[in-house]
Amino acid sequence: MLMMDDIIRDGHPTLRKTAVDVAMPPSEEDRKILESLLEYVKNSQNPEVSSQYGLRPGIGLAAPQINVSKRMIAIHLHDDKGNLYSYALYNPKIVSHSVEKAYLVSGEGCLSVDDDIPGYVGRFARITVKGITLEGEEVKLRLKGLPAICFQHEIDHLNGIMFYDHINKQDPFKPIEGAIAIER
Ligand code: K1U
Ligand code: NI
Repeated sequence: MLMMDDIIRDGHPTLRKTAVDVAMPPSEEDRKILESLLEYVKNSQNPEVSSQYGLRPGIGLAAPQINVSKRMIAIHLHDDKGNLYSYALYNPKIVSHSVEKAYLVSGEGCLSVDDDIPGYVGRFARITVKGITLEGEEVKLRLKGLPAICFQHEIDHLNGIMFYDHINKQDPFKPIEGAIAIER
């Protein structure tokens, strides 16, 4: 079971590396890593488990955040309509995206960043992601709203990009022209 001490923090060089593809079929070790990412996110949202083990709640986690520079992510969240998006994917890839942008009005956080970094993080409003599930099936997901934002945050981790890289340094709350403001 992953703990907060397994999550590396901002400044660790692995967070700035480009992660490598996972060879298919995945090894037993890679499968266990991907399962552990999803387990962490689920555990962290369970009030009893998170308080017992001191887990910071998260809606996603990427393998580089546990110092494994391989292309694996897990996401577990509900959208504004209450639909559950629970995915653990090998080699996720954004295959297309909207021109339109979106951002979370409350900004973004990161389990690898201990401080709050305020500001708007411009993302694509809609994306299509392909990836391979724990069961070895290829999926194609059309996403918008919070799920789209979260997938982009996690896929950025695979490319060594942190959420605050997208924040305007001079004016963190500078309006993003034509972007959809998402409240949550
Ligand atoms: O990748 C990570 O560090 C996890 C991060 C993902 C994320 C945050 C904000 C926008 C997109 C993606 C988090 O989960 S931070 C915690 C968080 O946002 C949250 C936790 C519990 C409930 C609701 C939100
Ligand atoms: Ni993060």
